[in-house]
Amino acid sequence: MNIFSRRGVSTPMVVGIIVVILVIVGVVMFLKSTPGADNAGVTVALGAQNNSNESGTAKFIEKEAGKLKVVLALTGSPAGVSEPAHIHAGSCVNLGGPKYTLTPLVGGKSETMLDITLDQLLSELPLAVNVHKSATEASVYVSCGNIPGGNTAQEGNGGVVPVAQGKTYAIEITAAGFKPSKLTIATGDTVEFTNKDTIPHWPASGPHPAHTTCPGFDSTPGINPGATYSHTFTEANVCPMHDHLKTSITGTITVQ
Ligand SMILES: [Cu+2]
Repeated sequence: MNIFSRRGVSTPMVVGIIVVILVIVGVVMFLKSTPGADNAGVTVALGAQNNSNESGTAKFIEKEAGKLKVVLALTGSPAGVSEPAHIHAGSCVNLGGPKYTLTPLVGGKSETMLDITLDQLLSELPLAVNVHKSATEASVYVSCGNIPGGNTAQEGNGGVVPVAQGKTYAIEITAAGFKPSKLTIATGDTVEFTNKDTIPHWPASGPHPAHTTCPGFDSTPGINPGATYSHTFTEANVCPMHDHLKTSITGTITVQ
């Protein structure tokens, strides 16, 4: 005779109650862990900086109350290098100090859990996600994306809604110059220059030699034959461009 039957409760009944409780706990845990429970998300396009060819996305996913998961994914990252990343104040063209430290990228990937809500983060705009070349070369930025404000794609239910990423346009450089030499793009679009000549070329924003009209548009130290340089234009402007090595080669990129 055991203790349960002494109190008038049979052993099978106790086992049955325990099984029912375990099933309920299991169902609740399963529902909480279902990916569809993510209740909001934002995706930010990260554009290559300083000739890095490293671009990709930063995804902000609100997993649960007060927790924001940040997933960074870049292509073109060098293997085996740890790349520091932060959410900075300001925008990519006018970057302020770091406000939130993200897990350094390894192989172009990182995940961070921040103790804030998406709404709290967006209340601190302007902000930008910025990736640094390495711990020892943190002053060199390799990829950046502005966290968008009013037109941010968000949804109350059902997970991540990607923000439309910018298009990429190609300009070839030959001995004859830029092809095309005039291009109209939208804010957030990227232009990839490919050097099809046999000598180096150095596309950059006007005016020569300061390159300041469209800050950051400067392929320093130039593009070798066969190589490429990409720049994402984040602000509306008319950007005169030239070859810093041969200033008779000119063109215009209009960012609308
Ligand atoms: Cu120049």
